[in-house]
Amino acid sequence: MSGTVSPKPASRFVGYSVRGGVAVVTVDNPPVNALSPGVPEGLESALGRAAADAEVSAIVVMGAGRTFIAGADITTLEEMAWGTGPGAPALHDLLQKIEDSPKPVVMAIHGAALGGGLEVAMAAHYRVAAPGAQLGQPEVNLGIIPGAEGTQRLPRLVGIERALDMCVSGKPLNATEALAAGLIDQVIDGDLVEGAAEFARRAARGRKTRERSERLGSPESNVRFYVGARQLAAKIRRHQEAPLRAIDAIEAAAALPFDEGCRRERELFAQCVAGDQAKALIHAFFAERAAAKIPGVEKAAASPVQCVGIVGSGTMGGGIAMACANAGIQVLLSDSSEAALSGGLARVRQNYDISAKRGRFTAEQVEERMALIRPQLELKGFARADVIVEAVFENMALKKDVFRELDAIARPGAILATNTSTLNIDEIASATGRPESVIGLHFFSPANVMRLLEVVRGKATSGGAIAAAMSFARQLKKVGVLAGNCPGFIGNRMFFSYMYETQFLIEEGATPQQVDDALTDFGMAMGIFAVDDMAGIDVAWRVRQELGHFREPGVRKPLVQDQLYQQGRYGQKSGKGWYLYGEDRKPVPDPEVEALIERSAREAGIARRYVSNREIVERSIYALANEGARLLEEGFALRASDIDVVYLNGYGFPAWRGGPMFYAGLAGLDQILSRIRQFEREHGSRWTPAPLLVRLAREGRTFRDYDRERAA
Ligand code: 3H9
Repeated sequence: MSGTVSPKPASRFVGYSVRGGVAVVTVDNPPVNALSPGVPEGLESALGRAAADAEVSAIVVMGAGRTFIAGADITTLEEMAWGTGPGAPALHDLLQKIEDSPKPVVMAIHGAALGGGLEVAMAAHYRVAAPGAQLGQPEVNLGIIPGAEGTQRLPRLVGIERALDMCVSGKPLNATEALAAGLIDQVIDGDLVEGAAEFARRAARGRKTRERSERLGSPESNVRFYVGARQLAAKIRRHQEAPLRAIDAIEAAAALPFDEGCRRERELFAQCVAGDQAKALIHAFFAERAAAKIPGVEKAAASPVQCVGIVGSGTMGGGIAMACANAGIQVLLSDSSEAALSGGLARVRQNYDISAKRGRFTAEQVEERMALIRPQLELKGFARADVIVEAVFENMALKKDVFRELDAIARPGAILATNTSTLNIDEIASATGRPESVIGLHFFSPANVMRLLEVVRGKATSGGAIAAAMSFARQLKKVGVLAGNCPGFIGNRMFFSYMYETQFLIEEGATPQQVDDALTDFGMAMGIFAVDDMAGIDVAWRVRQELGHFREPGVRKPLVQDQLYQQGRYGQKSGKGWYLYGEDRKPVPDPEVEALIERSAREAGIARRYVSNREIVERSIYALANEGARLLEEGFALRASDIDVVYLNGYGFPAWRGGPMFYAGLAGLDQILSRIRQFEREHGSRWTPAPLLVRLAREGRTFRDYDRERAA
């Protein structure tokens, strides 16, 4: 291809070259070509240059590196949310310039065209994309709506129904879907720039998207789409504002002229970005990325895990095997008897079949995954594993036996991981001659679904092992969070305080259902008693024995859970626990349990009283934050935001509240401290406030401030 290349870029962020009469304008703002200050200006000036360039008949806009444009720079949105910066880029002039260009503009999309990236692309006359491209309006994930005319142009291209679905779900379309939906004009196999330039050369000057109205429907025909979208929002984004405001903005697209619709969008965008939900969700976005950064530990060089050995084919072992097979990793799955192993494999097969029935996998994909899982009765074959995960019963003696055996078999440098949820990693590591390679990989059940992976560092665990474990988490598409080695690590250590507090609340007068309803109204994915029944009351009992909870004299011990255990009420698995369960596994309150709670409280001399939902939420959630503050100060979590990531991805804490530590900051640490002091007066020393919480509250700071100061 002949052409001239400009000696100088149009701006620091935008390159300009000409290929056979087509200007190629390249956004170059690594890592994801976000629309940071300077990028829109650079684009505008490159477009102006192309317009004036007599040699140029058409324009292609693309992204350098791994992606097109991943949207507005979220750091600028964060500043806007907190009122500390000028805020989001004003893209209107750029979009108008693209749309009004006298020469056809073709967007050449690879990687991600998300948020503002898609909004820029939709202002062009044409869009072409590489097969792997993703196009979407994921703003709801950040608690906002598209703010650069996306709610007005998207429905003009894909229709009201599809636009609503994209803006409420936040899910992107792949290139094939985008083509079918009318969002792009061609999928280009092979060289994207060449293909896009060729497309541009042949292109007539296209229509302006803002002038299209044929897919906007009529007020009558759209009603059912709005109703459907509100139902979808209630189902998948309960309690969230942004999806509802996105629907309002799309309604405006259908009802108002383009410019008025854009005005309405701007108002709704401004409302959302100033709200607490946007602050929380933007915090969650950056918190997840910060968790991958571990001071003193270099990111592992890319040497993906090829083979994983798993000891134990029970619920956890099987789920971990599925998580690995889903990532294309070969799995050696072992158990102590033929019967246990075939039972474990049958469960894996059954889970895959259920997923296939739900349309998540094809039958062929299920077979590919099953073929990656090789059952073995002996551990000998584990010599070739890069990572070995022990997933046997929560029993220290048993785990040490397994690690002794693994030490004799595993290749040098292999990661020896335990999936314990509570036990001491150092003691487990002491059974081996290589404690530097021993680490905790605490998967959450179901391990093939839950995104969280707690990576637990023992006192001898090497930086290399930590880096490898974090990279393994990424390979499994999970969020790895580093935790220190204390009983329960981050997640369960806090969970104990939370769980026991709710059990005290039912002794004092609430019911399990009232507690669960109050917590789900707060936004938790499940109520605590329903969680306990799902995880197994027998499992919780075993953990209590192993960790010696309530052995100290004078400590208030919950009265009912041991009795449920003794009655064989293990939860869902036995059809009854805190609740009763039928075929549909929906929890049904059980008068027998309520009578047991009342009787136990009376015998213990606890006066039953009215407990408000507000008290339930405060005592549950503040118990989490207080314990979180303790373990942060003790160094078992690197950052408060890591604790939030654990709770958002492993414990169903609502993302739009940002996690327990972020939520505490928004609620006001001084307010929380005064309630905690009151609880201390009423309930004793388990409510002693964490020193860090006291200090921050006194200084008028939050856990977010604390993280920022320590990172600086
Ligand atoms: C928007 O556009 C609003 C509009 O309507 C306009 C309003 C006026 N900004 O995820 P990764 C960083 S809202 C700033 O690990 P991957 C990220 O923090 C925006 N930074 O990579 C990380 O930094 P670090 C709508 C961003 O390959 C690094 O890039 N767009 C942004 O796994 C790598 O990120 C979105 O919501 C950004 N927009 O995934 C898209 N994006 O290395 C959000 C990323 O220091 N982004 N960073 O930790 C994503 O979904 C993924 O990052 C993406 C790449 C799929 C692009």
